[in-house]
Amino acid sequence: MLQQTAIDKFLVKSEEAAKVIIETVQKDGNISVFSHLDADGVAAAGVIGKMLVRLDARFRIRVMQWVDDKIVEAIKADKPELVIMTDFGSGYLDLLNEKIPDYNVVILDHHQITGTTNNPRIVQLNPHLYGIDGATEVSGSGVAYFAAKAVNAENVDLAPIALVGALGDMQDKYEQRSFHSLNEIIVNDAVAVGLLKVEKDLTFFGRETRPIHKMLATTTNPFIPGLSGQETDALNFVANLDIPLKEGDRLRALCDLKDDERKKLCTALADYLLSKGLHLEVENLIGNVYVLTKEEPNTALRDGREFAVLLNSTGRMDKPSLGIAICMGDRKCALEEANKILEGYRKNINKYLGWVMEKPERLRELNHIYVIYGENFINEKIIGTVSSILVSGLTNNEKPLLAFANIEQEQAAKFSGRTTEAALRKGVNLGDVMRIASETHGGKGGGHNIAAGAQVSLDKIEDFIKTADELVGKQLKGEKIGNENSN
Ligand SMILES: [Mn+2]
Repeated sequence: MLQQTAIDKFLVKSEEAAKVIIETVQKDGNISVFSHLDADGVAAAGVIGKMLVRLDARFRIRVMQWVDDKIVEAIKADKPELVIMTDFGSGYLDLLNEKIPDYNVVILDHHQITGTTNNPRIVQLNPHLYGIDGATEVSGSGVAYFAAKAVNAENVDLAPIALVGALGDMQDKYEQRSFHSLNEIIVNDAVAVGLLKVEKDLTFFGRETRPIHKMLATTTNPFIPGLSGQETDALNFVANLDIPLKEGDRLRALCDLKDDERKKLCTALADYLLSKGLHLEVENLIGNVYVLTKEEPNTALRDGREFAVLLNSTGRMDKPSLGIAICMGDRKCALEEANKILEGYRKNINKYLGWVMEKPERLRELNHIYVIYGENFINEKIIGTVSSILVSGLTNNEKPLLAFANIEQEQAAKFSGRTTEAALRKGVNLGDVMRIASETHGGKGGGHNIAAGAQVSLDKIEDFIKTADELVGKQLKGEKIGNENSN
């Protein structure tokens, strides 16, 4: 009942945001859109872009890593009638208040809110304002979607894109990888307009595009001893089940299997895992898969999770406009090029993972955290992905992982933090840790309880790490670290 009221309040606020957007367009005002560069941010930009095209608005979209003086300068140069920020902004209310108090700003975000504002020119739509958890119940593209839907009901056809963003932010954390709360409303919208089918299947990555044995061999979640990383063994495993590997010349993917074949594969995998003593993992293999029904089969766009990875790679590899174009409906050159970008992105990540593991001083274990010293080797836009992958493989799973890369031209280091479920249950909130530790040393930071970021100047790296280590230690003991956000 309480939750229903919260959702209602959120939806009422979405109409307020919509009103500002519509009024700006009616006055033929210029709109500057800024969005975050991960999959969710790119999807959010796509949702807003499509909405603005339909309004015949004058607008420009830019995708950035964070809100900082560069954005402030861009706004002062463009002098837009309206600024829209998607998938970031709520962590920077003080900056906006101080630097651009005379601009109309609509913030469509789901990150933790830092600071407050009484400025009537800033309209903020954020689930945290209503006690809805922005880490798991709605993403940045979801918030953008609710604003777009309030602008015009025809924008419900953008619901699948909003879910792709939520998948990018890994919000499918409920039973059998389902969605909850505001995200569940988006699922229902997408299904109702015939653009989405929710199916139960193995949730391995690559359902549409990877040959079955490759899909098995590349899975690390769960890690299957004897199959993960073992392409030949995985091939034999599938071949032994009498499941044809090919259809004509093409290697079949999981989505191509007939029901009885899929059952056979599931049973065999369950037996295999049991034989390895991994009985807990069996039920975890099956979950919701999100099929975008209007997309071509055997493309990354057909599967919500693969779509998200594609978008993420365009943002991280400095080609967010490709991802945005795809979200807005481009299916020709943009898709082909995005697939190439994804390939390059994968190579980069593998290179970084190999590099981290090569020397012990690159991944250090402190009292309460791990730290990856990416320094000048790891690209600062990819550091977050690297920490996400590595945090799942660390031995002491109560310790969050921080990774940093240097941004020489700004004389700063960018930190990206990920924590584990175990640490989260013990009270670790990385958003607070990153914010307080960075502010202590003249930087800035924040984010979600499970994933957060920070920037400090190069000469403060060690100080920052030491403080973050101490703050996590305090949280693990259940102590307050001061100035926490309420969520
Ligand atoms: Mn997000």
